[in-house]
Amino acid sequence: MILHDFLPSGNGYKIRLLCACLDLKVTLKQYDITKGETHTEPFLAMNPNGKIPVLELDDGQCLSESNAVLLYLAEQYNLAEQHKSALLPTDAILRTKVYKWLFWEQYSHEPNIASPRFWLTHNAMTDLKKQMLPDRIQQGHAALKQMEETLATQAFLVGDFMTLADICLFPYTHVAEEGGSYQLSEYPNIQRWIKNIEALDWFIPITQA
Ligand SMILES: N[C@@H](CCC(=O)N[C@@H](CS)C(=O)NCC(=O)O)C(=O)O
Repeated sequence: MILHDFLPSGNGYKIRLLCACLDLKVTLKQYDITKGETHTEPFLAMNPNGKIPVLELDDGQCLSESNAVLLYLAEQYNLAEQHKSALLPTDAILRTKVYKWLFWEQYSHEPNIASPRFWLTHNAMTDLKKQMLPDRIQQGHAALKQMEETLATQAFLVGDFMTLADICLFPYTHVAEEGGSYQLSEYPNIQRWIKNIEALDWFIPITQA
């Protein structure tokens, strides 16, 4: 499989992290999204939305949308002996809780935490984005508060075992401070959760291919 990606991207890192967890080997092909490299004809043929990450399967089929790709990989490989069902539980309620965090991430977390980070770290701030920023930051704090409260009574987002929800939420949460407006020290339960994930033996940092 080939992962079409941009290393600083949390969306791409979700997939790299899951592949590390499942011990899946993927070839990384990198694009500089700041130079429009995902808007070329060949790239748009893989993902008409012009965005990484894209997972190209061995038969040439291309899958996009990071959380959909997480679900695909978990469906395909999660049942490998050493990872029995935990990442995507078979129980309908637990599985729905995983889905809940994945959908929530795209609507309530990523636009408020990942986007300001990108604007700031990639010199992409405009007057319009500056106007949007206070509202985004307020909503980002609300999102972090929800995670903080959930993690007050359990080790991981769905319960006391790690699921796809944690793999999905870890990437942009652990670099939230790079957006300039979040202090993770205000969220001690999130900090503990981050440390627990970083301590896992298969863990790889965002900078690692
Ligand atoms: N909802 C998509 C978002 C993907 C996305 O925003 N990708 C960004 C990098 S993190 C990108 O490729 N941007 C390039 C562009 O829009 O031109 C996902 O989860 O995969």
